[in-house]
Amino acid sequence: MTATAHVVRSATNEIATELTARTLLQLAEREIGAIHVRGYYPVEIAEQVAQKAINHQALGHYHKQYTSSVGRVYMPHIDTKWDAELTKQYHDSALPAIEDVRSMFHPYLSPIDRVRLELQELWPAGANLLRLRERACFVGAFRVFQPSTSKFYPHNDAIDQETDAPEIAGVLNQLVANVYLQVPKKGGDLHLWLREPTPEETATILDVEGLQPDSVEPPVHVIHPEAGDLIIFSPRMLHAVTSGEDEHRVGAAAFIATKGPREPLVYWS
Ligand SMILES: O=C(O)CCC(=O)C(=O)O
Ligand SMILES: [Fe+2]
Repeated sequence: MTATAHVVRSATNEIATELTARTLLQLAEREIGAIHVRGYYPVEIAEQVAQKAINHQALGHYHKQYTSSVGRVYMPHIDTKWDAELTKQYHDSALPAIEDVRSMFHPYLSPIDRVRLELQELWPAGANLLRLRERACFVGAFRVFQPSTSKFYPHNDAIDQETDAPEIAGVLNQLVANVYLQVPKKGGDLHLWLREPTPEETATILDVEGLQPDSVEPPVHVIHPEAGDLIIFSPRMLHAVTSGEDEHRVGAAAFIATKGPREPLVYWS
């Protein structure tokens, strides 16, 4: 495989197995490919909340052609579509949505709240909820993949393609934390390419939010997460989720932006 000059690659393919200050800094610098902590969250609680997510009244779906097969609970920032009214709706519902997600795990700590606390404790300058134009963002969206039909085509995610709010100036990298609540036995794999898309691929992704799998080389990593696992990677690089066979795949997700070790991390969904 030949890497062209503009394709920014992860330096090594290594997957760290612990979430520490060091592995977070290495991931932010692309010195490692991902952090995969097995058994991060108790499976019994995870599976109960997965059912609540599947049946949630706020379950909707992503709006772009290649992502509309995937459900999500509460509006993610990508669905604000540069529209003032949708952006207002997103921020108006952000804090009530965070509270509702938290209440779904009651009396236990939610996995995204645990991730938030650990980022705050581990990152040299701490971590905060992202505010855009001084308004709090939502964090902790559930992604709900239906058996057989839902998948994410190879794509990337970058907050600067969704907003020009002053708070995102200086973002150097974006990470995403997924805690898996329920995973089908077969399929539902996470594919990581550890490279950014080319400009042509970026144009396609912005249009339909995904590439045809046969138009890209095989991924560097194929990971089958287990319920309860935490995986953090850089979604600015190409990634995909394959369809699962037997049951719903449910994950809780938070994007994380880094502005270097001297600035706090910020997170949102
Ligand atoms: O559900 C996953 O494994 C990853 C989904 C994804 O595309 C993301 O978190 O950006
Ligand atoms: Fe993604």
